[in-house]
Amino acid sequence: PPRSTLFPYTTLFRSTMVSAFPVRTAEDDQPDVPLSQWTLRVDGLVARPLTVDAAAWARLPRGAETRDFHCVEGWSVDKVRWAGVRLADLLHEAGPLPAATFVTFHALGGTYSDSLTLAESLDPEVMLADTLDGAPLPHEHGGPLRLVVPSQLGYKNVKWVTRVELSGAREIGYWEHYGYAVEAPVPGRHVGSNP
Ligand SMILES: Nc1nc2c(c(=O)[nH]1)N[C@H]1C(S)=C(S)[C@@H](COP(=O)(O)O)O[C@H]1N2
Ligand SMILES: [Mo]
Repeated sequence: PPRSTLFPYTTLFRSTMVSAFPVRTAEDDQPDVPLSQWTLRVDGLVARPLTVDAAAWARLPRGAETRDFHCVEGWSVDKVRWAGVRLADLLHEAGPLPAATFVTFHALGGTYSDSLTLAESLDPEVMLADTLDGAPLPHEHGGPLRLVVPSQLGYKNVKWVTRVELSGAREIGYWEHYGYAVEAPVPGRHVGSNP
């Protein structure tokens, strides 16, 4: 857990660029399941709940984003190349019901989750990534599937996403139970801006 309950966001302005991508994992048992055996559920307040297996995943339209990645601890990775499926495409297929206002991303194993507003989730830069810098996403970085939210700090970028749940209320995420903010914008950025 963090030492303080309120993170001083100002330290991010002194964030250090690191060349190797660090790994931050709260789970005791890091999931190690290949994409071929992965299942992604999209459910909750949707018209058409989806169960996306590897074959269905491969049929989805693909997208890519190159973005800096910022952890609240004060390190950043320059120009990370992600590719995968834009979350908005999946959400449109599921059909959010009018009462849906939040989206919770559940990691395999049930330990880690975090949430976005539905509006944030529909931003085209938000992706479920399955590659990192042109290679299959390594499992320590959340492979086979992780959330990528470039406008928000690292802890919003849930690794090993296996369930996307639409709801009418905010679910408090793993680090947010320890005091991290439920909105974690990267200082100096706004949704849709480039690094
Ligand atoms: N499932 C899961 N997702 C997670 C975490 C985690 O512990 N478990 N850590 C978060 C934090 S705090 C950060 S900074 C990034 C780190 O991603 P990386 O391990 O690929 O660097 O993942 C986020 N997503
Ligand atoms: Mo982090």
